[in-house]
Amino acid sequence: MTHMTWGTIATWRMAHEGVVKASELLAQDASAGDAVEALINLVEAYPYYKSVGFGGLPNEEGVVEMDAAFMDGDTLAQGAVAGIHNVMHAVSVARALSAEHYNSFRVGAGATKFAQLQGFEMTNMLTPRAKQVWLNRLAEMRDQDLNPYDGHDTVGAITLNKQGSMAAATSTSGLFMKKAGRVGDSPLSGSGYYVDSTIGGAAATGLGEDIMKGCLAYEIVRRMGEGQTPQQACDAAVYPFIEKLRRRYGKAGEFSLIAMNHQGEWGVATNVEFTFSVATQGNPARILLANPGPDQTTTIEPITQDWLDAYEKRIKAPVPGLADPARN
Ligand code: SD4
Repeated sequence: MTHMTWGTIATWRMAHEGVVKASELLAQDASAGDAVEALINLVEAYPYYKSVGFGGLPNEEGVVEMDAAFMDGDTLAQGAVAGIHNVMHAVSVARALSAEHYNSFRVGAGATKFAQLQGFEMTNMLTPRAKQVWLNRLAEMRDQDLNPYDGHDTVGAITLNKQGSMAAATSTSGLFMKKAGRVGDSPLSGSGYYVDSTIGGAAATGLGEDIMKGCLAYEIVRRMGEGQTPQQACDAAVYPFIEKLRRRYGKAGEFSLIAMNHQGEWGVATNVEFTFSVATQGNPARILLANPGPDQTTTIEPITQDWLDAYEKRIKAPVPGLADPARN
């Protein structure tokens, strides 16, 4: 039977233009891999998103270190990079690595060298704006007792094409002010992402250290494989796990998961206000707002224009100390 439905879902409002782009590609018969890469490339290149790609915030030492992964849901091939430097599109490097049977997950200088040798676009990823935000945060941390890790947003995405093939990918500059060499969940199979075209896929955003403790992306896919809908699988994987972490570890960071199954049905779960964008055949890309609901469920509502306006203002707000404060 030919598979006719396509779909895509991705984390955060920042992914929306990418979801629109992926929708166009999927409607025209693109591969799931091409669509997910194009989706994430758009987020990576946009300088005002300060947690992914160009303009991403640096680590504690002022160096932008990025993590990314790509997975093909047909073959289960995976490629990933962690702590890669000076690469415009970390997810494209991860995708290239997914063609390798050996050496498909590379870190630090080795990952950067692979990208260079393969001719990927190399650039200084630290924009003047991101550098100033970093300098300001250093000063604030000196003056007040600030949590250095406030603020996070990884782009994670799932795509399903008309032939029923699926792909998943992530890209992030990780936690702001992370220690050099710190790696989150985003490039880790089963934690930050997982996809199997015969079942579905999932991806995560939030505090990687805690997402990893539950292998949450794999857990959601496993549950969908047992027959749960994406929403049931997200709720059942995420909310009891948050309680478990609180009970056993003493606390749980903020995180959010998205999922789509091989029929284009989707779901999300989160312990914090969370925006995402989703499109399926016949349902154009739209931004939705999720919140933890009653009894281990998720409430989902359309985004408001007020929310979008405030967001736009926030990401483009002048940065104190920057010579041209409105500069990206
Ligand atoms: C990490 N999961 O490195 C990433 C950060 C993130 O939304 O997603 N923020 O832990």
